[in-house]
Amino acid sequence: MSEAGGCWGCGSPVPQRAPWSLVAAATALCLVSATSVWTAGAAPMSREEKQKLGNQVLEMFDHAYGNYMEHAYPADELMPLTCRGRVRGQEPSRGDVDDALGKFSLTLIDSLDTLVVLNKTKEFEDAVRKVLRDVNLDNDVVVSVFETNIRVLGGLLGGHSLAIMLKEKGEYMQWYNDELLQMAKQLGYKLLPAFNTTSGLPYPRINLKFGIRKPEARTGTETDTCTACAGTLILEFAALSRFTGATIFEEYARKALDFLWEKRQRSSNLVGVTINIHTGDWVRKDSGVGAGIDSYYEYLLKAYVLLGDDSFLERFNTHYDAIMRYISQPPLLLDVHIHKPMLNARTWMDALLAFFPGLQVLKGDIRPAIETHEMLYQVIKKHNFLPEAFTTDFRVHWAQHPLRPEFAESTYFLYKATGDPYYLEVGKTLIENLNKYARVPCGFAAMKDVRTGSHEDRMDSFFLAEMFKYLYLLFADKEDIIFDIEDYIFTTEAHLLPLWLSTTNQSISKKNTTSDYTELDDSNFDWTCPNTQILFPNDPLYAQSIREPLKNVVDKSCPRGIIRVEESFRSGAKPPLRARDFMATNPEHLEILKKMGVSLIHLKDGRVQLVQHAIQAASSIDAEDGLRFMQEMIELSSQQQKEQQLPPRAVQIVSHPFFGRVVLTAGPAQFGLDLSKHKETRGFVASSKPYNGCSELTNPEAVMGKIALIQRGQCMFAEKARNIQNAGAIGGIVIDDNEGSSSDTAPLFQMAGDGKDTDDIKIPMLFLFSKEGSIILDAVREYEEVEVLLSDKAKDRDSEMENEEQPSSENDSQNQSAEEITSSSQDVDLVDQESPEESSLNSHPESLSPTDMDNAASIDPSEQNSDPTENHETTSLDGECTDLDNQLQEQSETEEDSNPNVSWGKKVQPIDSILADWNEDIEAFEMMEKDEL
Ligand code: DMJ
Repeated sequence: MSEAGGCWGCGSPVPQRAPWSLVAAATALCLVSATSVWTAGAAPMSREEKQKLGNQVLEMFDHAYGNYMEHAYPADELMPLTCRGRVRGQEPSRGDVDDALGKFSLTLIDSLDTLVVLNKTKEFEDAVRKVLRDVNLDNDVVVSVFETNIRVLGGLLGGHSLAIMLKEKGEYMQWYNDELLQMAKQLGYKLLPAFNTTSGLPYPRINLKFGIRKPEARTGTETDTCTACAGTLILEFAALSRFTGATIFEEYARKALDFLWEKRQRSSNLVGVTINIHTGDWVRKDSGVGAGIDSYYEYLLKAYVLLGDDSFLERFNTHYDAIMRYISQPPLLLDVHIHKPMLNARTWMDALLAFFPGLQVLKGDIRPAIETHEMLYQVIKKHNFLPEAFTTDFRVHWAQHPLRPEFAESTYFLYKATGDPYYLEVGKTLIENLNKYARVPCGFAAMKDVRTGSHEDRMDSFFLAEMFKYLYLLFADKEDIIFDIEDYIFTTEAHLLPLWLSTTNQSISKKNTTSDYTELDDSNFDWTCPNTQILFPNDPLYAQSIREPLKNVVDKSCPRGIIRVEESFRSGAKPPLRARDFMATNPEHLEILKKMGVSLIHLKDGRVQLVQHAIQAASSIDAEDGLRFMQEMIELSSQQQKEQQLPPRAVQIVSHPFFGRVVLTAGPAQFGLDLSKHKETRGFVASSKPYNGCSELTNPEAVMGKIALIQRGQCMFAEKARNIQNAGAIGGIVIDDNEGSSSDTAPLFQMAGDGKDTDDIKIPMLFLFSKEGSIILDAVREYEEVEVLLSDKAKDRDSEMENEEQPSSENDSQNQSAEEITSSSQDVDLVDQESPEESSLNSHPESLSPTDMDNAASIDPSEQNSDPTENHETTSLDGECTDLDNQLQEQSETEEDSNPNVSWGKKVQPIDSILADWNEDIEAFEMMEKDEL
């Protein structure tokens, strides 16, 4: 491809060895800012507004970093709700997530180069001194090799890169003598024993002090690792080698990459999510661009940019071709099976894939980047943050959000590539949402549940390493940054490595690379690295024109249509029958079922069983529709089961100085006022006496008109509720007596009744684990008057709340309570006769009543023996939803009403919508937690 075609550098088959200037130029070419060529579309943002937003980012960073330094340092992370440091071993284990914590002041190291990007040079100098003085890399602690590499090794190298840049400028860091690099080298040697496998793939964990082998190491028995875990080392390891001249690091990282390349599934050119580090067998054969694989692809392309080695580009392009062929269904990116890449492996996407549009910009494939980014943005607008996982029809699949930076990263790169001010507005929304929903008095707290707005006592180090960097750079002009950012490449943790490394100590490159690369035909480079300088002057509305057809893709989601049904729409045929629309009494539906090879069996117990025989279908397309219908029916049926469970509730502290900013996840009760159906309950808290609430209260005057705090244990939940209600309480919060328990580590449950009629209990009751409960108890100790809001979803913490008159009169509260009591009703069909306080949301499936909806079916998936989905079509999203449209429109309007951006106190989300969203998939949760943070 010729230069005139706008495609040279990072995509075209470049000369054998690209000199660094060419590599840098190529990178710059892909990312060239097109601001100057913008002429229409989203309104341009003034320099003043950009500066204002940049300053806001600086203030937010100060709030996060300042609180970490003040309340957590030298601990690895800040716990922003309890305002203290997270020290491994001192907090209940959160499983694999804790493997990032090595007692090495993780957040400080991860923040080093952010300080320089944000022009906080003085603070950087101080931070480096602290790292050199305080950080110990020799702790007896087992850490993740992947996380330690990207966050700590990357953090030290990023810090070193900018330290030497500053030193050369002559003002700051004049005393610096490569000390960070020496630490990085020490850490590099500590990680090397992990590579002691026959495959060369690293063990997933290592003991910083004892390595792998020694018995004291307590690790080294693992057999599997994730692809990203083994394939995300080359940038840091090669930089370490090139900075120090010690070639071994780059060699090891290359060897691991070579092995993964060898093991790619040869016909699809895809890789699985997890691999056996000894045999090289794929353990999980599903493949996507999110959790478990993401940064493997990222590092292939960036290794080419940083190291100028063509083999990495060839590998990347081969994988990219496969990704675009099988996984990309614009705007979706859906996992498939590596051996059967036409078969989707999931019906949901994870939040980590939000980095992919950014990588596509670096690759130069702008169109799908714009499409996927737009889809993600709409999901964010719906839920304020990107949930950890969401379904193909954009409902929450896993509701957590640990303040991940990937979407901000892609927004930044898309702005650089298009110059479209739309992306500045996107960034502004991200800033607003962070301040509105995640900011707490002591930092920023991860979202435990984007639906309720509740928090988790967690602020991951990547929030400082990445989020603030990308947001600041988005609004910064060249002169706002004290060095040229385009001389550097971002690692996956957004650490900066200088591009000049490509020409330093390069003798080691390619020593271990295999020569077995497939000949690639030119089509592989068709959409490579378009020169934005040529592209955008011709069509300044390019990005907008791509977004336009997608503008309602989430709200008007036509779920089945998204994936591959538009062909039948286009040909004028009716859209296929969807499981949720199916009615066993509708003769037209029965006819469609027959055509799809699906037969209906009426079971003796009144249920209906559906069985599909593809061979009996009228055509292969009908068979395919039938299979999809069955899959939908299985999902629908399991979702209906889950929907009968009660979703979590929120306890929001609304009084000074919290002003609604701290939101605690609470378990509901199977009795009392149902907060999802009624107005929230607001009131000051008071501890009951006796604290366990198991007998008549001796302090009714203290709890009258208030929300009573009661300790769990010694009697039934319902008994406690009756006792506080009799004393005049307007609500109750039961706090777990099991010290240290937390919703971070224990599954939330609903409080069961006592097996008797509980209709007499009219007040709302919520349950808090001990850690969340102690946040309220601590607040009471410190501020005495603590007011909380019990609801199904946190309400806006906007100025309205801060300015709101504190309703201190007990009468007000009582009036509110009276209003609620009159409208209270019981609507819980999960009453359970079990022993007191043992009911678990997940452990009593037997208490679910059999589904009796008109479209419910008992399905035998084992009968699904056909595989007609091989004809995989991709989407064009301008297809209409036809008769579904109105219905979905209605639904989206209802959901709009439920947007928490509506004003304080308004009913925020209908129960149906919450129930539909309450689809947390524990298995997926565990799988993803395991794969990657
Ligand atoms: C970061 O640590 C890195 O970006 C990593 O590659 C993926 N996950 C987190 C942030 O979400």
